[in-house]
Amino acid sequence: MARVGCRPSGSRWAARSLVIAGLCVLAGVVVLLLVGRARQAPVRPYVPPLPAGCSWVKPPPGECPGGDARAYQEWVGQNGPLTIRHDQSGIELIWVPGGSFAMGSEDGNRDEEPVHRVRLDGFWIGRTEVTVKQWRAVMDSVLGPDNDQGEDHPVVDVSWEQGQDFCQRTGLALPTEAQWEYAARGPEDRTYPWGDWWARSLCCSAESRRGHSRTVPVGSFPKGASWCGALDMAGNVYEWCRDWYDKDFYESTKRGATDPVCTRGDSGNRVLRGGSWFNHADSCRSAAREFNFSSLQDLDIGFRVARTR
Ligand SMILES: [Ca+2]
Repeated sequence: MARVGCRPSGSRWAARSLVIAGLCVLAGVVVLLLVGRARQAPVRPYVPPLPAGCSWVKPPPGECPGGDARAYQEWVGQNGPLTIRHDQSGIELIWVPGGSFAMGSEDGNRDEEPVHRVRLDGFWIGRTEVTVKQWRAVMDSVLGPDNDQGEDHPVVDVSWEQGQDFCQRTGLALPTEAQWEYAARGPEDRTYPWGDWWARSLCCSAESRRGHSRTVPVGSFPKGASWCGALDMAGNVYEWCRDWYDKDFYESTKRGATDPVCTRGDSGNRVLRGGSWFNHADSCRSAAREFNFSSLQDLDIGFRVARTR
């Protein structure tokens, strides 16, 4: 015997189905509107605060999108980077907005793997390597006979310890390995500071020395600037980073990390980045890792500085 009343009649079914279909359509429209608004939402302006002991090179306009890496990259292409000058040393530092990128490479050496997602807070980094003039302004004397090319060349023959000494005297710091790579590669994970292709004309390497057998004045390749405006990240001199070198460090951060820094190391080696005038294209890749004893001084090793807020 049929149980009359347990199921709605045909007309009630149809009405209920129409209501459900209408609600689905309405929900879809709302979602599309929200996604559209999110895409069109303007990036909020943000100008980072001026660190103590520094001055603006040019006061920034209030509409600078300094809190959004992709918007800032586009803004830098049109306006140049937000730049401050460290009063004691004369070093210019540029702004690097916080964000995330894929650190490491599957196309390089084993110590560049695994590729992993790294998130960083915003920070300032030297626009160029530290020069002989800037070194002299803080340390009085220059190092060794290899710093004879000119005041605007990168200072060389600097050990990691001597770079640290410079930083402690100035209130600055060596960039972490992650900060260095992020400043070179940016949110697009570029292979080289300028893009994903090798260009011998955009940095001072063994392939593009144009007759030079040593360094060139910093900033000689403005078209080789990175996404945030950093110069000479590829080539000229290798640059010390704050981290100890550990070939397996990326294994410990493979699930992702925020502001990672390697604080352990039994080998006595510190990280070097960027390649030099002595190196070829592969060593100038922004993900390439190099290392050496922290006491080593060499005529293709210098450094650049960084500063958190
Ligand atoms: Ca360099």
